[in-house]
Amino acid sequence: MKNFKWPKHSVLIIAIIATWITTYIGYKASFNMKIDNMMQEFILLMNPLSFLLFVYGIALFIKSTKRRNIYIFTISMLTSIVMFSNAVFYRFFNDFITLPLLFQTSNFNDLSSSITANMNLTDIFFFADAIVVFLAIRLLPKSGKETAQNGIVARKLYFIMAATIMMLNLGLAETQRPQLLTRTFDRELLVKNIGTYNYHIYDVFIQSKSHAQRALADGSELVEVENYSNANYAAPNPEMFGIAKDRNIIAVSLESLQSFVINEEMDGHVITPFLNELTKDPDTFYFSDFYHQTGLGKTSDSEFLLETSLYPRNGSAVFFTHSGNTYNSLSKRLGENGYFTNVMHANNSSFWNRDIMYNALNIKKFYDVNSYTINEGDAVNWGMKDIPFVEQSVDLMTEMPQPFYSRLITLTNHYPFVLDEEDMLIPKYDSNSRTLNNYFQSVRYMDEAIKILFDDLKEKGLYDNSIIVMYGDHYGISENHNKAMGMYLDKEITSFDNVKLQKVPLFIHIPGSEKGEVIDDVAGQLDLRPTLLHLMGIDTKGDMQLGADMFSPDHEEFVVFRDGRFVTDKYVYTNDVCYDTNTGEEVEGLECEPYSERTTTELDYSDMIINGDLLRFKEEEKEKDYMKPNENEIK
Ligand code: GP9
Ligand code: MN
Repeated sequence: MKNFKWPKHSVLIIAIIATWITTYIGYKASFNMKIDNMMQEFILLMNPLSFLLFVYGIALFIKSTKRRNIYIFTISMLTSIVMFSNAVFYRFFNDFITLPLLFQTSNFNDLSSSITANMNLTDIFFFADAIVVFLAIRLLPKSGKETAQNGIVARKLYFIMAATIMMLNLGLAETQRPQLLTRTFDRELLVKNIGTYNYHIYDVFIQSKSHAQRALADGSELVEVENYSNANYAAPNPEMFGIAKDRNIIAVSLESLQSFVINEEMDGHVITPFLNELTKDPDTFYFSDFYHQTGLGKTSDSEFLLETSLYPRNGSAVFFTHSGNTYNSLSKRLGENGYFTNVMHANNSSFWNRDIMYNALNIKKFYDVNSYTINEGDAVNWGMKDIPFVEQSVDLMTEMPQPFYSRLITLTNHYPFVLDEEDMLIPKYDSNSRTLNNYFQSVRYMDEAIKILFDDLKEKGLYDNSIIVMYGDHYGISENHNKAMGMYLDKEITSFDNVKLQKVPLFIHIPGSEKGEVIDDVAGQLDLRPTLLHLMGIDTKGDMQLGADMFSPDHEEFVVFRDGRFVTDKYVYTNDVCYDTNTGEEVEGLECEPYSERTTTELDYSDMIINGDLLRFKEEEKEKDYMKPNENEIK
């Protein structure tokens, strides 16, 4: 054993083991991954190893000990940084980092407060492996030389072992989750099965693929997608078509508002008194089974859904990755019909790349932070408070040419839901989740802001000639707070409940219409574009869109989430299980199967349109046809 070659590579071995252990403990401590059985636990345990063996193994090709050690130390630092960043990101987004978001540095300034709020002192642990490696390099005795022949044999064996572990990992993952790499919409599954490091490599691969897709697309893909979209078209309900023709449209994005607070109380306190009244108002259509369909891009994704009736992208914010595309947006159609289209949001225009994306969406004007006066006490949390924001927005509306389409993006009810003392209209909730405790109070504040919005619109004479559309942009309380949510709802939260908790409120308020009602059809944000255009008397037949008019008798009750879960009027599908939507019981048969297939098709088609920038070809066609009368316009 005297001249055994281990000592020569003891730094390498220590590094592999240290990073392996740190990664695994990091997984367990930082990510809330659902492990169903021992095999999944085993896969989780082994998945960092194959990557680490390969990447650290490169050290075996480096002759100089000093350089080799530097290389090993660098890798241990890089893996630590990857894990650390993912952990911090996860606390905020409840998701893993994906490449495009990492390069979106323009976001970092604004995100930094949330990011720093999400760092813990214990995060130093992620660097434990680097510290161990550093100490090993410093303290271990320098080793002797080995023969070249031995080195080559050892290297071969080493890489055969690494490859075997990799194959074993992928094989086991395939048994747990068939088609993992070809069909997945869920980063958690990927990380769980192939590990964070391999996931990032996969992510790079996927992102470059979508870049290549645009270059390769030639428009021939259009026919298939168009056929699908046309088959989905739901002809307008004659009673509703044009009911709000030529009125102003005031759309309000209700930050992080979920439906579970509507018409409910928290410890005897009404949470949304104004919105509750509105659900009963004769001029309001309140959609009680309406779902958000956003992904990582959250608010920006909800904007995208509303404007384009396409799904946002998986694993990245489409506002960043495809802001150069051609879109046939809601704003574009309204603009063509004489509307002054604008967005009002008291934030930097570059945040979420809005300034660029709004051009692509044909939004004429962005009233950003520079359009508002933010006095002392007017800002909290992420920026301007909702009450002064809506007040000043209505003032700005009085100056606009009519009809206008203004989309207001509220902000106060944003994680971590902090308020100034004077804006706390109800007490905090009392649970183990500070987030949920604050949430009710901050929702209550938003409700007040909406009441003021309505009052001001009336006062400024804008109310009667407008319609007001308000929707929750995405969830506010992530699954990380299931325990506290369970306490509030007085039940244990299951994956089935998690789907139902993705409901967000939708109000379509048409002053003077007196047709209002509570509509409990299953619908989603994808349906907003055709619904609104039809209310304005603008038909959407022939538009490439994946949603359908919610007032149409042909509207199908089928909502697909960006991560592949779906809801119909009968079923809920999540985690590969089909549930009865009313009872929450598992459905034994294959009832969900056809919807499952359509889910994949629909998400794929949407990705095809976006990745291939296919709408540019439709525009070209239109230009060629410009002499012919346009059938899509209102007669
Ligand atoms: C900020 C607002 C919030 O401008 O869009 O974004 P979110 O974090 O909810 O996606
Ligand atoms: Mn939001």
